[in-house]
Formats: sequence, structure tokens, C-alpha cells
Amino acid sequence: MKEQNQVELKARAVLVSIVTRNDDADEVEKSLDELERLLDTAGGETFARVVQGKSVPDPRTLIGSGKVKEISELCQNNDIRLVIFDVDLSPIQIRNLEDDLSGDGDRIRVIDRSMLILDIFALHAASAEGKLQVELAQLQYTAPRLVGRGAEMSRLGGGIGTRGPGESKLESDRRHLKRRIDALKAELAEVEKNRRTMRASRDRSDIPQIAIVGYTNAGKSTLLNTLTGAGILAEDKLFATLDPTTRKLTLEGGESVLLTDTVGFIRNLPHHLISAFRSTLEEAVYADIILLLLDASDPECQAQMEVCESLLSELGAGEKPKLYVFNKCDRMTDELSGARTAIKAGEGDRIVYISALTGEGCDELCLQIRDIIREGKRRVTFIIPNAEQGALSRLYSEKASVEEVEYGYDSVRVVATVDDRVYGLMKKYDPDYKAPKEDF
Ligand SMILES: Nc1nc2c(ncn2[C@@H]2O[C@H](COP(=O)(O)OP(=O)(O)OP(=O)(O)O)[C@@H](O)[C@H]2O)c(=O)[nH]1
Ligand SMILES: [Mg+2]
Repeated sequence: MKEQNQVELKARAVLVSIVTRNDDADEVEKSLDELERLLDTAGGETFARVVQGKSVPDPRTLIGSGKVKEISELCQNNDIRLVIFDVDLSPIQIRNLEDDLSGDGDRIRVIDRSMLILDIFALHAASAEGKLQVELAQLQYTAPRLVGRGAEMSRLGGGIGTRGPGESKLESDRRHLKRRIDALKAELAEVEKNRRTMRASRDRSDIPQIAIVGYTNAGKSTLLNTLTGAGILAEDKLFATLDPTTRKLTLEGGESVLLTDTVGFIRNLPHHLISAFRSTLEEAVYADIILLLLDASDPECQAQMEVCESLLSELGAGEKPKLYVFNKCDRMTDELSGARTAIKAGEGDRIVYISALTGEGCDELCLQIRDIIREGKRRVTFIIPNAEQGALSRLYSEKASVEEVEYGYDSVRVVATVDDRVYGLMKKYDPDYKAPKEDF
């Protein structure tokens, strides 16, 4: 009996996509590869892939009726109950497709790429905020696609694409839906207030904030773990991380930075997900520096970089100082190395190659971070008379990086890197400081 349950858990599915006259067939295949990985992460298995070339999509069922029939037979003959479209479908299209595919046979469920991604988010949401965000996105996107199928759904016992945090009320009718959405929005607003308070206190601390941003599975959590021993879950799954984690990292030379691991990006990230997860995604917006982490061993590295950059711009973080970090270099083959040189981050961009897993290149990464932080700062030698030791404490409390302190007979010699503001406070201790001439 138990074994039977396990077999049922591993839902097998047929994946479907179309190539319209505006699509690149190659891109469609790559997106389907990713859909397979998403399904795998959700605990399912791909049985077959069907791609239809169709210059104009059919408004009723997206694909043509002949293709629907073919997929229906494929499913009915092989005991497949789940069909996943790699394209977003309207609630009506889902309904029509389910009716047509099921015919007189077994009931077949249809979901789309966004529903699958939401499903994974539902599985991985851990914090209260994450759960609220997922439920809101599900109610706004998935629920309208299930409305009216309450009885069917409970008979099927839910499944991939319909799982929600806290057995979410996806089958509720429209009136309940609206009320629940409003309640969730109110709750989220409360939680977001907390996030803002936390952010404000981090801002006040004046420690540079760095967001590790990148495509899902690029190794963001692994990097935070390697640099800070954060101990966050890092695994070969898509969207393993939903909640941002921040840790302090002290660089050589004494400066500290706050590093934040963030939720991953993916192509065609559903818009309702972006809006529900805005406060989480916005970690990047509030960072001073962005580490754009890329999986250099992935043949899709270049495309993934473009997706990340356009999402960053969309979030309003496109213009931040950025460091391109090519990760997983331990996996680079000669062939990939060739491809790597073809990837161009852009003229004059800062680039570093690392392996977050082995730690290779991480020292160089830290040096580059330090360089960016020090931009606009100067390294100065201050001579502070013993009677004015308060100035030294001040230097420490302003988080200037103090590199050398040498106690002399009547003064202290301090070498520190300071920004303009701190220099302004300390300039009288700089023997080279020349006060601007005043005109009388
Ligand atoms: N070979 C190799 N594997 C790595 C490296 N960095 C990360 N990985 C692996 O890549 C997989 C994903 O790593 P994560 O750190 O979870 O990636 P992430 O970017 O946090 O992913 P999400 O949170 O799911 O978006 C894990 O199996 C890691 O062990 C690396 O430098 N080399
Ligand atoms: Mg992660």
C-alpha cells in the first residue's frame, strides 16, 4: 500500500509547448528543459514532451484540436493524469483543455508554468512572510484557474500545481477569494513593516550592504555559506531559497559588510509572483553593491545573465555598482572555458571567477568587494595627540577601516581608509591637510 502511495506521489506528466511565428524553436526547447527541472523539483517526472509549430495560437486551447487529441491518447494509453504547458494559460483555456483531454476517459489535469513555479514556492516557503507571499500569489493566479472545480479537486486530492501553504483555500469560490486576498494583503503589509524596520536599522548601521543575486541554482546560498558559515540550505533544486538571509562578513583590512542571500531569478518569472514577492526581491534594491552570481558551467549562462539584468532593472536596481561573479569554475571543461570567454559582461565591468563550493577565487572576490567599497574613499595617516584619544574611538565607531595604530610618546599614528564625511571630521589630524585659503 505504501509503495503504491509513493508511485502516486511521483506524478508523471506530459509537457507541452508551441512555437509560434514569433518564437525561436531553440529557445522553446531550452525553456522546456527548464520546465523538466522545475517538475523534478516539484517531485514529478516528465513522461514526454510535445511541441507544436503553430503560426497563431488557438485562443480556445492554445494548441490545435488535432494536437489535443494526440496528447489525450498519449495520456489515456499511458495512465498519465497531468499535462503541463510551458506557456501561461487563461482559466478558460485550462478548462477547455481539461475537458477536451479528458473526454470520456480519466480526468486529466492541466497546469501551466506559473502554477508549477508557484507550487515549488509553496513547497519551499518557510517563513511567515514567505508563506503569506506564496498564498497571495496562488490566490491571485492559481485559484481563478481552479474555481468551480472544488469537487473534482478534492476527489483528486490536489497535486502538483495545486499545493499551497497551510492547505490553502484554493478551491474557495470567488467571494471568499476576494476576502482572503484582502486579508492576506493586510497581513503582508504588517510583515513588510517589520522588514522595513529591520532594513532601516541595517541602513543606520552604515555597514555596506551587498546582495547576492542570480539565477536560481547559481550557488548563491553556497557562496554565503562559504564566506560566512551561514549554514543555509543549499541544494541542487530550483528555488531552494525563498527567504533572504543576511550575515556579516569581515574583509581583510577590517571593513565589515552585510551579505544577503536572495530568492533566485528565472526566465518568465510570473508577474504576480514578482508583485507578491516584491519586498523579498527588493533586497537587491536596498543593497549598496550587487554580486551578480552566474553559473559559468551552465551552457545557458549568457541567457541567464540577461534575464537577471533585466529583472534587476525592472526592480529598479539596474544602476547599482555590480560585480559579476562567475561561479562553479571547478566544473569548467575546456569546451566551456571557450564558451566562457564568449560571455561578455560588458566593457569595463568587474568580473571574478570563483568556485563557491571549493572556495577557489573567494579571496579575490573579497578583494574586489573591498575595492568597490573603498572607491570614493581615501587612505590617510592621522596623528592624534594623546590628549584627544576620543578622536580614535570616533574613527572606530564610524566604521572607518583602521589599518595601523602606532602609539608614540605624545600622539598616536593611525592609518585608516575613510570616506569624505569621516575625513571632514578628522581632517585636523591629517598633517598634510591644507585648509583652503580664505579671501579677505
Ligand atoms: N560544482 C559546484 N557546484 C556548486 C558550486 N556552487 C554551488 N554548487 C551547487 O549548486 C547547487 C545549487 O546551489 P545553491 O547554493 O543552493 O544555489 P542557489 O543559487 O542558492 O539556488 P536557489 O536558492 O535554489 O535559487 C548545489 O547543489 C550546490 O552544491 C560550485 O562552485 N561548484
Ligand atoms: Mg539558495
